[in-house]
Amino acid sequence: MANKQQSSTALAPERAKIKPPRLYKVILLNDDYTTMDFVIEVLQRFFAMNRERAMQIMLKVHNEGSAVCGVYPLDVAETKVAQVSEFAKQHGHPLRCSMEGT
Ligand code: TYC
Repeated sequence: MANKQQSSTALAPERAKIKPPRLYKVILLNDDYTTMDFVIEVLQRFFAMNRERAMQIMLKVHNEGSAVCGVYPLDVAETKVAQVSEFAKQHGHPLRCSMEGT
């Protein structure tokens, strides 16, 4: 005969509760002072883009005012925003990076 633990259904409802994490868009904003080369460097360094993709996204920000650089769970998105903002500040650029829910 099965013991109490084996015959328990306690694990089933726990499994059903698991939901995928909420995702957040990390967004780069245009300005008139940050150099195009610096933005390309940021996109390659923090968003793992190759040079060609980084150029495309940089030009999208430049022409349209903003663009999504990536979509991540909350903690990762917050870290990206903090890293980009700190890196830009260290290099004397006013580049702004923000996030919003998907
Ligand atoms: N508009 C900037 C320039 O003409 C380039 C730029 C692109 C700045 C993207 C910020 O997120 C940005 N030098």
